[in-house]
Amino acid sequence: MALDQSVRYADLSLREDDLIAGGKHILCAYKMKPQTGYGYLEAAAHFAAESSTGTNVEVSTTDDYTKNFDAIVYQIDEATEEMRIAYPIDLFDRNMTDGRMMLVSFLTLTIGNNQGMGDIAHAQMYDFYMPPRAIQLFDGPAKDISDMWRMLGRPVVDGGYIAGTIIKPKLGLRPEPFAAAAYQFWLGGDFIKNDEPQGNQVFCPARKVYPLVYDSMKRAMDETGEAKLFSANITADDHFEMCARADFILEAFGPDADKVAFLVDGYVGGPGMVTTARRQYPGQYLHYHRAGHGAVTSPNSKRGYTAYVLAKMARLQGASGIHVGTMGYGKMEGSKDDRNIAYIIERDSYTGPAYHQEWFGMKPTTPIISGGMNALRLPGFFENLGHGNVINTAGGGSYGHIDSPAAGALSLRQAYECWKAGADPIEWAREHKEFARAFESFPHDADAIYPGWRDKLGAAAHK
Ligand code: CAP
Ligand code: MG
Repeated sequence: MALDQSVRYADLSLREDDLIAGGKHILCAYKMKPQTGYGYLEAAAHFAAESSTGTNVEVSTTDDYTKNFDAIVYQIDEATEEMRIAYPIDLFDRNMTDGRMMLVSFLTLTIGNNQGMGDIAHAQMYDFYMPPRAIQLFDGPAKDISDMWRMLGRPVVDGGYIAGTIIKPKLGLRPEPFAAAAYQFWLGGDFIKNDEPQGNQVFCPARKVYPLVYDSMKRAMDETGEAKLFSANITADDHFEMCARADFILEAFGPDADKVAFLVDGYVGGPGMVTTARRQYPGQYLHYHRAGHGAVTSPNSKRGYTAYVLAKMARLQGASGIHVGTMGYGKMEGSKDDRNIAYIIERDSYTGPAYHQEWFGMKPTTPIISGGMNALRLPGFFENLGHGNVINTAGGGSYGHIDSPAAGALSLRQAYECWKAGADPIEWAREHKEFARAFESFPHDADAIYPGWRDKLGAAAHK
């Protein structure tokens, strides 16, 4: 029988309001199920011990002072598998260099050993609360969507929808066709990102492709008279490799380096990689791609943390933008209620599934909408979210448009304008060619979202 540590690591008399008013604790809400044969409070207390000052047995070396840093279970409800833990803020590691907090310490304690303990069947964090002092001690974003709106010549408040794409196919293009694909989209769209695995493959060396992409950007800017943006993937295991990529890209884009965001595959790369990019290149918009997150955030996962928690952590780390999913409107897992993943990162004050969070002016992180999106799916998406102040990257939705990538880009923008005007999409399609041709380009979606569209649209959808 395991040691019952609930005397030390649980205190159900603690009130959450007092803990928040005290400002000295980070609070975490979990869904936790103990292994069969273990009491709920006993398992929760062991969970808290392992996540702070304890282990599975009493140790001779402990002293009373260590108790100041105990994580304390303050709320449980076995019926709903609810477990809430208060972590003293001083439990967490601080930078020697500048005293700041670091996300890796938050992860290694609150979602570390506790993920694999014999007495815990599973546990997943679904919300956390950062007290004001912690908000002061995380970097937060250096750049945000207002910097992009400024470059695009838009209002820096409510500057609206940024029409983007991902160079597809995901891999295999050599530099010339890669740059040509970029040029073709930029003739109609605002923003292009590397796909998350694109970097310095042997068939498309970074040293060759980025100068060509910059040439495409310049020609598209000349042709359209509009600024264009590129999000370049600098993901790498090695800090110096990442910085070498970043430095080369900034040099390659020269006088237009301000139009380059840096893309990092933040989930697989981890907090070190995100903070390296954030702190070494504070002048660049930091684009957090979350490929792989589904391993822990999928709705059928009972471990790790949710997509809501991932996005909230990314803002603390300083992501300028993070993929938040398509809320049931795209190809990835998700539902309409995933709106809260956008709201927690873009607002200064928001109440999530367990906690209310104030951000005290920390810059917002842009919701990036990507994954199976196209012009037909966007009006419903905006209606659900309630606004269009997002970056949308539609790969298939642009390069799958039957007329051209530029037409695909225009169809995305027209979809946003349609929603903003509160117009009926079929009516709107009559007056907006590229949007109408999206119906022909994605007929399965058209049938599903706009039944009877072919008759209603008539000739408008034809070439
Ligand atoms: C989308 C995408 C994005 C995923 C990421 C892809 O391409 O480039 O990486 O959307 O998912 O590789 O699938 P398409 P999320 O537009 O062609 O689907 O944004 O949910 O993290
Ligand atoms: Mg991708």
